[in-house]
Amino acid sequence: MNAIPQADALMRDDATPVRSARWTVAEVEALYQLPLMDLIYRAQQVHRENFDANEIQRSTLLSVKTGGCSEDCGYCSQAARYNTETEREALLPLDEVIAAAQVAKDKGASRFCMGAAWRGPKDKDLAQVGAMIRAVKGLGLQTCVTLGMLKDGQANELKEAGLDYYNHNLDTDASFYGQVITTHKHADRIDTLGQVRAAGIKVCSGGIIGMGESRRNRAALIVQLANLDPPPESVPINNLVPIPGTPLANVAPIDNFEFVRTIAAARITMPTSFVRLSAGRQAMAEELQALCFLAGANSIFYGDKLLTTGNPEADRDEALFEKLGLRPI
Ligand code: SAM
Ligand code: DTB
Ligand code: SF4
Repeated sequence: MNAIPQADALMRDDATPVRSARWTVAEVEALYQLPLMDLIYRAQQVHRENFDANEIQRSTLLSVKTGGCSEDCGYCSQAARYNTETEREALLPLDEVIAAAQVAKDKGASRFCMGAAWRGPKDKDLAQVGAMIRAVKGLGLQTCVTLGMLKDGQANELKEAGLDYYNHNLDTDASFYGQVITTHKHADRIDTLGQVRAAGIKVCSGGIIGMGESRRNRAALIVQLANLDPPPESVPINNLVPIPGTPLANVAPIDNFEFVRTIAAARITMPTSFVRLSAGRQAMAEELQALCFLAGANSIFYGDKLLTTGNPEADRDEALFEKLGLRPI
């Protein structure tokens, strides 16, 4: 088998590791270049050293505020400036959020993630989202929100409401970011992640694959995520869902094996993180999803809708888990 790139562990004087790894783009590109069987084997080894390889975590999404967003993210159905089929909706009332969270819990989700199409929340929005977090947590679910960029003090307010995770994706390599989004910067995303960490909230951050980026861009995204200190606890890897009316509507889909390689690279570089096989599952054959689990994905979005687009029905996922002998956690 080929030599496997391995970032060096940094050691303190007393020989305890400071952190497990600092990856370079060249090292992650070298992972991508391994024969697929070797790459998957390595990813499985890392996976099994850190997790039960037959267990999968499930998060359910709800869009609590849909459409009309000021930003120009080239993939997004919710950007006001693109002519998409997504209809604007105001912030959902609390009782509708609680009802959806209860359904998610009854179907077996362990985490409920509420998304809002904002550049960032206004202080009055945050008070209402805080009430949603308190109520969902009260049902016994882990809570996650994705609200865009945070200003000083907002992460602390979310923490006080009992928030477990904040989702904020780096989305793509810093050097490719400006080709997809111009209304905010990659550095702004890093800044928000810092505020989330400083408030003691767990980080969920990943990206989108298949936006016309190069393999080097994909490797660089993985490096930017893996070298966060500490790396995100949850790493959603989304396959672009092409949205008619957006600038990325007609990008050529990524090769399936390249997507699997990206999952494996995430697993190897972020050994203790949950790697989530995220958007794009509806268009994936069961065999491709199984290959993603073999490459180290151990989490999915669960429920028939993501934010504005479809996701496999919960019953279909249950049947797939049954066939693969996967146990939900
Ligand atoms: N407005 C907030 C933000 O941008 O962080 C939260 C909502 S935004 C829709 C959350 C994430 O959904 C994005 O960062 C992106 O990774 C993902 N996403 C949005 N549209 C997508 C698409 N068409 N295909 C795949 N992932 C998508
Ligand atoms: C993430 O990484 N993917 C989710 C969640 N975090 C917020 C969103 C996927 C959105 C897919 C397109 C849509 O449904 O609008
Ligand atoms: Fe707005 Fe988020 Fe969509 Fe960008 S990804 S347009 S910030 S909702």
